[in-house]
Amino acid sequence: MATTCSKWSVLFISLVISASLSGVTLARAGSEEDKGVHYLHQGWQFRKVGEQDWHPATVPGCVHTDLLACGLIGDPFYRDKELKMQWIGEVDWEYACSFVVDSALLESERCDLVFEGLDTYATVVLNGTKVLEADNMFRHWRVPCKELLHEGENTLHVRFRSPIQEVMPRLKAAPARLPAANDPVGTSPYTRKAPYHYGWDWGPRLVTCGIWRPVYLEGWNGARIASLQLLPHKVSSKEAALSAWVEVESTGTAEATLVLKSRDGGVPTIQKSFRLAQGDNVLPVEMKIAKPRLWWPNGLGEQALYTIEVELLRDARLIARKSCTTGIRSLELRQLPDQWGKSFTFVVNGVPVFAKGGNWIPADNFLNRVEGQRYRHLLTSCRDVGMNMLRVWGGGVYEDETFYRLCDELGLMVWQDFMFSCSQYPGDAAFLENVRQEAICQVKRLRHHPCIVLWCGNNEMEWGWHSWGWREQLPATAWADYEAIFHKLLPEVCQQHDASRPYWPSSPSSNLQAEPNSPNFGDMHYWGVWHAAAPFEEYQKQAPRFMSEYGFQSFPELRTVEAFTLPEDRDIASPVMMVHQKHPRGNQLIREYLLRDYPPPKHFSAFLYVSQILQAEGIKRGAEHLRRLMPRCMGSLYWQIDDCWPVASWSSIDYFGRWKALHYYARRFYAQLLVSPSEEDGTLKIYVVSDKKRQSRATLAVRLMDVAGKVLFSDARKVIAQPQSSKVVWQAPVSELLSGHDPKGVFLHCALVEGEQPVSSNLHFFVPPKERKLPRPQLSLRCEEGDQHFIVLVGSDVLARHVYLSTAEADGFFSDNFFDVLPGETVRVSFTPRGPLGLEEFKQQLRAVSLVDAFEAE
Ligand code: BMA
Repeated sequence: MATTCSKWSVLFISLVISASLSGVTLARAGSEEDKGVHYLHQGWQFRKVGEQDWHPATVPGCVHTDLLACGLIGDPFYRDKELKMQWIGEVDWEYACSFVVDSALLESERCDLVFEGLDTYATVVLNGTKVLEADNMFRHWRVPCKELLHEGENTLHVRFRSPIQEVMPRLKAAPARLPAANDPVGTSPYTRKAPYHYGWDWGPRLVTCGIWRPVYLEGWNGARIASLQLLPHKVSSKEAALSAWVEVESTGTAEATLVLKSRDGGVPTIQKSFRLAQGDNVLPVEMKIAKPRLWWPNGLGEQALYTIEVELLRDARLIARKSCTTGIRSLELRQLPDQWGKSFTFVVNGVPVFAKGGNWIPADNFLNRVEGQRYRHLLTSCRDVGMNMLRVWGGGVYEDETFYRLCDELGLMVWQDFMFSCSQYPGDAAFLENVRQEAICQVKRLRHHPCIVLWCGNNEMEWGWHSWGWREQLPATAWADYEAIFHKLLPEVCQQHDASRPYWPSSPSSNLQAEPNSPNFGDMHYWGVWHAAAPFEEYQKQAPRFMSEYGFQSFPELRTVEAFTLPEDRDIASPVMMVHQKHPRGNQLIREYLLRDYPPPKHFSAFLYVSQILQAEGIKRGAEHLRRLMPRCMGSLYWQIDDCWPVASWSSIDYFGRWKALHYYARRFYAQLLVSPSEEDGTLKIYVVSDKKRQSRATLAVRLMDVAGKVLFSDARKVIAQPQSSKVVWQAPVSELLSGHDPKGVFLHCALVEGEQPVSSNLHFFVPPKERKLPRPQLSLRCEEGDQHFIVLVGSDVLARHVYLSTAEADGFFSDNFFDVLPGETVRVSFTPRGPLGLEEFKQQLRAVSLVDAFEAE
């Protein structure tokens, strides 16, 4: 630092030192477990390499958010600012801090400098000595550094080289360009950094750098517990056997005792002695838990968690402690030959589970902004609509610990990709070794989470090899490079460090038993709808074993668009809106599909609203079909849950956490007990799909109505839904049902009631949306005050479709939205405001529109 800092930073250092004299020194970790840990999160500054002035920086963080916080750039998400900020990723940046080390830390036998995440090409200098060259955003770095530290002021300097410039010479010298579908420059495959930072068809190109995860000094004596692995096996309701492996780094040979205990019931304390060798030791301990409480996916039971504590004693003295929260469940990815090919079914605690959910992308382009509350809101939103699985997609990052902890708590199974997506990667020894270390680091970090049910090699690379011309484009050796990572290295790492979980080479994949997107083997991505402009009806022609991606774009709501636009930008085709539409044919496709089903929306905000209806109705069609196909198909993960900035995209929740129509729809189409009508070869069939573990008894009510509310036909019957089943419970020829009625003016309503509880209802129309005769409804709204929320009772004289409630100013959450109101019936919705709001004010602000309001009156 001394050689690089300006006058400003000298002043800064002395301020830090004087502050430290008055008590501000290294922040120690709070818990007993981490007592040797001293975070280095204070006093950082940064600057562009070659510039004079230093600026205050936030660690963990990234250069874009630091520039923004210092007022040196505007908001990169605002209007078309992204385009003007490309230079940030093309230059080098340096970060520096000084910190005070006290004698206690120096008395430790060992002291390590630990970075849990450096993004990406970083040279680390401690007190003038280079201690680390980092080249992988996904690895942890631990450097023994005691000899370099001294009492009093120390300095740490990290220089980040532009990840784009770093690779340029290699890119220029390469005989063939590695395909990188979403990176216009093409450097990304060479760099172990979040692929989406380079741009994606829903994300900006903002190539970050920085100290993006915690950094600390860790002092320790004798030995430290490096990691703890817990593998539940032989799980039953009577007993669970757990194998624990405790990794211990020791400074020398010594006798040691491990004590494993838990405050949770049924877990006896275990004590075992070992002889430690110098260096790394792996110590096995067997545990048995009587009558374990099992961990279940959402909807199937509780999410019981156990916290296991490990203590390491030397000469009867406690020298290290670590704890680990885990869940007890058995897991199998069942792939058995059957009449359709081979099953692809996740089986948890012996129960086959239909996976319902979506694909997860990082919730921000700047990862340091995604904190506890945002994770909690997004993941709770997934749990609340009945999801039980998310796929952490391979173009993002291995998520933060908070993400997986919440998934454990909420019963969201995680399909975890390794971070490789839509590109071919190099195959040289150095690259492979870097990937190996990354995989070991991440598998060890995450393996105790019961939520994770699969390690998957990559996103869409097997497909790239099969269908995107890679074979013709790439040298003959490239397939061997592919196999080396995805059929050798990664399965080896998984087998060695986490044999409890299945490994799957790619998504989609047939594990090379057939073409990657085969409906008979493995998982499928179906993109005929959207990318190939196929009509939504095509969803019903797909019969995959597990659908891991399918999707359709929509625009976020007006309030979200307002956050990044000026009034003059609010046109779908404006230059600013186009910067926030990353798919090259996105608007064209939305418009094309929209005009197939509806007249042109009458203005901008109506277009936004109808785009959401279009998306929700389309995905509903796909999701219900996949569920009706059970057990042939055992999974529906739509593309995509969330956004990393405000944008037109496939998401069901926008960047600000606002639910789109699709997310409200998901609660209906992912209901545990679903009633789903389907017209098949002239017959209207009503299916009941059950994801429950036990049999359910319910009553099905079927009504044919006209749009004015007249009941033309009705029927009711008792139905028994077997556990995990899909069955037709009612059917009638369409011609008989409709005889004498105008198909354009009638619809079928079916509702399922379990006990007294309405559990699922659905509408079926007999003609496409454009041909339906929908009169203009008179909506009535009644508001009441609840506890910290308002109740809205919505009624209508005639059928009102996709009723959309909003408030003029106040932000908040409607419990339901984009719902249908049957003539003469009332829908009850609650609104929870984000800030103080009185009932009268709420009434004044409340707006309700339905589908017909989106179009000019005829
Ligand atoms: C999928 C994903 C992403 C992409 C999406 C929409 O196949 O894996 O690569 O964003 O399609 O095009």
